[in-house]
Amino acid sequence: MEPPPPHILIFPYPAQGHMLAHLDLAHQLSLRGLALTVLVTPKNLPLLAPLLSAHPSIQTLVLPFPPHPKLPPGAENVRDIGNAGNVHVVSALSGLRLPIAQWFASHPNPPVAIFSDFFLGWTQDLAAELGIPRIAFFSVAAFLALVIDFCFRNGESVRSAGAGAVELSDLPGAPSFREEHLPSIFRLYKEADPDWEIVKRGMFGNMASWGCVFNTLDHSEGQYLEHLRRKMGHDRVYSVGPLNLIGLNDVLGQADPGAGAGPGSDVLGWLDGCPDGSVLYVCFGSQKLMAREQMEALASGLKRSGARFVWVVKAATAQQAEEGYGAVPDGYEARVAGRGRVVTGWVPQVPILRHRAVGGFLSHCGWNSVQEAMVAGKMVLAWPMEADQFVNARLLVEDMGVAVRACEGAHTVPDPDELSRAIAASMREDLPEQARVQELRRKAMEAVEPGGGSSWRGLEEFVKELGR
Ligand code: BUP
Repeated sequence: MEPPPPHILIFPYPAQGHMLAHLDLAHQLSLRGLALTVLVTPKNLPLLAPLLSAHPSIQTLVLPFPPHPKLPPGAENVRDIGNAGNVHVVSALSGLRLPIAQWFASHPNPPVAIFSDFFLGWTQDLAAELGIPRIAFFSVAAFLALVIDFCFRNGESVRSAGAGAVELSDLPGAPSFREEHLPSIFRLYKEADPDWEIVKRGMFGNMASWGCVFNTLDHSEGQYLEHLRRKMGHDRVYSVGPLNLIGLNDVLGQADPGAGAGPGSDVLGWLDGCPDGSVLYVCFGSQKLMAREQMEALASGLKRSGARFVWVVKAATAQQAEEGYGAVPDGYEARVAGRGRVVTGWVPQVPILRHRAVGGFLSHCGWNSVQEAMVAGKMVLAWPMEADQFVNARLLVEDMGVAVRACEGAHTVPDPDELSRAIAASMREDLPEQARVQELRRKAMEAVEPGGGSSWRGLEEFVKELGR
């Protein structure tokens, strides 16, 4: 009799960008015969619908979200609380340690490994207690390389790259990053915030994990992946991306997980009527809401650029709306009618980016968005704001030359004229960056090619190692 397939507990982090990619990977693991249980809290269960309908054999472990004094009651996903809540979400979720251990103890065929998001570094200790390996799931390798260096130095300022700079001195060229461009949770050490210990311990947990899987490709991040292999002292560092190219999108489409078809569902129809490459897609991810002055400057920059556009605005809570966040200027849509669309809520981003009418993408440089643009062969006009976005923008603009800059900073109010010029320039087809994007697209396609692609091999090796 054949032995049963290895049973893996998948524990995604409840933020859109983290979770959707992790579920895309679960889809690939299930296709390769692994038995999976996915852990979510009740309000995140609808996010699993595409995965579960494609793979009815996947089990779920639904555990109540542990209450936390610094989180709004009922919030279970970062998109409901914004980036600033990440450290509290991590801390709240660590309350699941005991329920998971109890579930494990009573399971007839308990998992042989925990495969959790890198924000959930505490699961390394849990896995050690259960006597099983833990694998960490990451997005971009350059960001981890940077953050790891930073945590090992305990946030003490770093090398000689200049005041407030973080330098990756072991890497060729010793790239450096401004400290203020690290995510806010990595600046907590300055305030001697007790949460800094949670962040740091989590990162050390990641470094101690059995293996790491990255939603990236060797072609763009080979040197960072090698750097991490050296730091970790083993080779179980796998690059398997871009996952959106082999994920659930192509199986089931990219519906708003949990919110129905939504107001963005007719955008594709509108794009059908636009000339090739004429539309700028504008979206800053599932977490960022701009303040009133930023919205006004962006609205004005888009209008003055003369470009067609689709601008996605995240829906504001009542309190955010009262404070002016996400407020589209009065009468704006009428003023840009026929040329611009403003959509509040969720749109099918992947099909939009792949649409022939879309010629560019003004983006916050979230890693998923960046990879989706790469696969669609669309150039990014970068406006990094938080988290890994500054590192991602640097990779794209300076290291790879496949993007141009528009603005930077979460609170920056751009000059509308400058912004409009950057937008108009980015839509030209003769830019050298545009040609490099097409080359990168080819590399991404090759990476997931069955048989020889680097990411395809990464996935195969990972599954083989897990089964040993
Ligand atoms: Br908004 C929006 N439709 O309307 P990132 C987002 N997305 O499909 P973030 C939609 O959400 P983190 C929408 O395609 C991408 O896969 C988009 O992830 C999808 O940024 C994902 O780009 C957004 O990584 O997440 O939301 O800031 O901070 O977790 O990286």
